[in-house]
Amino acid sequence: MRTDRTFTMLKPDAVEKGHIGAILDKINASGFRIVALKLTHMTTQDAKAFYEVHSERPFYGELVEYMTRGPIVAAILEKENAVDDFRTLIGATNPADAAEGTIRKLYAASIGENAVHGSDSDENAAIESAFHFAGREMF
Ligand code: RTP
Ligand code: MG
Repeated sequence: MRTDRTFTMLKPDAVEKGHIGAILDKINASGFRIVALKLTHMTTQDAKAFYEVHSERPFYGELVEYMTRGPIVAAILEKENAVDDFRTLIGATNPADAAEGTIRKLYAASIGENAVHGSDSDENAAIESAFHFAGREMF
């Protein structure tokens, strides 16, 4: 059996609304082990680099503004099939399309402010984890 890792951020809207505890509880209850965890505030440079893949999209500027307007919670999560299972747990990008019981259905306001990030591949999970955490911060 393979044990995989994914990377997540509880975005500024989730932190502002006081949902850190509830979301981490749901993540734990869904079988993910927290391997790394911190409250941090992305700079504009950080957010631009993290979402570089979307730099040509019309929402890029808004996305960078949103992701830098307050602190986020960054975490690395471990579970068999972590990337896909976590994307299932968070639900569709637009909370209006997200399945009942998913984190975005429960806590997200809109497609732009959607409470939580989940890596979309094992490769990106590793890149995004290294973006936010030093090796000594992963357990
Ligand atoms: P994420 O990367 O944050 O886990 O989200 P995702 O894969 O479900 O969606 P993605 O296409 O990667 O988009 C990244 C984030 O950009 C914002 N967004 N806004 N206004 C819009 O139409 C729009 N579309 C995307 C969201 O915050 C989305 O999570
Ligand atoms: Mg994405």
